[in-house]
Amino acid sequence: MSNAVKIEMAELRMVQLPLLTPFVISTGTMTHKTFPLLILRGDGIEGVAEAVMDPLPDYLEESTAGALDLLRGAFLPKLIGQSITSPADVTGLLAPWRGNRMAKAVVEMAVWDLWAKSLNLPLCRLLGGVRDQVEVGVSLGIAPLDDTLKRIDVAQEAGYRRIKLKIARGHDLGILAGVRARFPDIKLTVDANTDYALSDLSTLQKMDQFDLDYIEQPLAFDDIFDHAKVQKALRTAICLDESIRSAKDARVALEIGATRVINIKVGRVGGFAEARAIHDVCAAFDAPVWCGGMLESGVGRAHNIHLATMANFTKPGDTSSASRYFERDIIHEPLEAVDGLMPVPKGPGIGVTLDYDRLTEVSEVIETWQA
Ligand code: OSB
Ligand code: MG
Repeated sequence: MSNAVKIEMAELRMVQLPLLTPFVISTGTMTHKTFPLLILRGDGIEGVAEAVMDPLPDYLEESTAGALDLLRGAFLPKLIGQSITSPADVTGLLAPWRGNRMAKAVVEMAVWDLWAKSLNLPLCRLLGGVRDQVEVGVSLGIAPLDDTLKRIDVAQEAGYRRIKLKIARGHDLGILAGVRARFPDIKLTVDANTDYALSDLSTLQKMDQFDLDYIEQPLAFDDIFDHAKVQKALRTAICLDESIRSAKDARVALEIGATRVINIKVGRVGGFAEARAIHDVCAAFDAPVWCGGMLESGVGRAHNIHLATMANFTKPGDTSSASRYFERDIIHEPLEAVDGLMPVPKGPGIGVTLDYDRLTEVSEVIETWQA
């Protein structure tokens, strides 16, 4: 695997796709998925990736405006013209700059796709993946109980492997009681997206009665320490999402008992190298991981599916069928789960191809580079 691929061209776009259903979580409501899309070209092939930050910094600190600034002003000028022998080269190129893991991830992920295509291998093969389909569940936004029950019915009918409910203070125990009354046996989890504080410990403890597989990110986005206090007071496992940006974060969180499960999002942690390092740390602690999502288009969705083929992704992920999110995606291939199993797209790289007719309708070119 000692070939090199030269980054000859780059195209940075902003895409805006309407969501079929507004997505409501504790921090706000999303009606559109708006994201930077990076296309790299070299040796007649194309590598693509999408970035996962929101327009405003309401999930983590990064914003699309900040990311575009860095990509245009620093990251891409450094990348263009480079001959890449492995995606690890990119990690080195971006190492001088702190944080901004989502902006770094889009570059690293596009290079992985390009590199895998240059070797004519599916990305999952290069990651050491062990399966050709991945177990998936659904993440359901905050909604009244009757709507939530209907959505669970639809998901159950489709065969999804677990239901994750978004919760918030005041929209928690009542919803859980109503859902458990109708669905006593389904695999159920909740995601608070940071809405609780240590002073809410008694509410969190009451969730023990609902036989949840885990409670995702109850406390602040930048907290690890206090999650350990919550974990010690609960029978239910804590799962960290926002708090885990790196393998070091994962190691610290597992060492102090702040979490028993980790949600890995390759776009949150800086790319596949860090995602793999987190996966390996968790395996060493016997902690399972699962692949989260950020309502990605088919491009990010395909990256996520390849990631989830790795051995320690033993809990169902959030990478459900693209048709649940969008009327028309920006790729040609349908990414549809069958009976809760999402097939890994075949073909080199991430295994999906951009639908430029659609892309033209829903995006604008921000800047292009030529070596
Ligand atoms: O916390 O996992 C999260 C979506 C946007 C921001 C944060 C989160 C989510 C999801 C959606 O849960 C998962 C998906 O269906 O892609
Ligand atoms: Mg989450």
